[in-house]
Amino acid sequence: MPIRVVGGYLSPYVRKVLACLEYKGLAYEIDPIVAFYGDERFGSLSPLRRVPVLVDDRVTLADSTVICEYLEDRYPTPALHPEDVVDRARARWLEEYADSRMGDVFVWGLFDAIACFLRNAAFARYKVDPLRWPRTATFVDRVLALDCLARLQPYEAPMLRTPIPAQREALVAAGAPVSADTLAGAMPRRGVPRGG
Ligand SMILES: N[C@@H](CCC(=O)N[C@@H](CS)C(=O)NCC(=O)O)C(=O)O
Repeated sequence: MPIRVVGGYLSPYVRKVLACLEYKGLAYEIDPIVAFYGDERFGSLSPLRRVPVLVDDRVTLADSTVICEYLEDRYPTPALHPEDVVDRARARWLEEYADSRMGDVFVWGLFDAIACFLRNAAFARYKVDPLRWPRTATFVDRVLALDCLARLQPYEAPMLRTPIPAQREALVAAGAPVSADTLAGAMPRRGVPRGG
């Protein structure tokens, strides 16, 4: 059974998982749904009705950090994190900062690990100002140019211009590894509210 990722190319959390799979050279297929269109089966795989979800021969997981940690434990080479314990802790902090604070700002405030989120900011025509934040601008450009993220880009931009019902077909035409079946329903439904 191949690894399956449920969730579309425009989600920064899905991008994180896809970059991890690409980095580790693992074959996968994608069911590129928008979370709000997930059907009943989607709700039973992802209780909070969020993407990404990973399904493989052993487990179903519905959180990007947990998924990446699982992939790291099961397929340790090449390693995602630096070897040094302090560097590892700092990498985890950056991931947590991106997932929580940048998620609040970018997902809920602006558009819908740091470079994954700033890629979404680029869709809204935001670019890190290299005069004001030269190190961050260089870092983001360098990370987005990595093979594991650059390989995803041909599938991202077309999604911005394609209505949701036509996205699957457009991705197949673009050569994305789209799964044969889907958890997408015909109508959108409410997600599970955050906080409160
Ligand atoms: N903590 C989750 C967050 C995932 C998340 O918020 N995904 C968004 C897409 S970018 C989603 O599914 N939103 C639908 C909703 O909130 O109902 C993770 O890291 O996977």
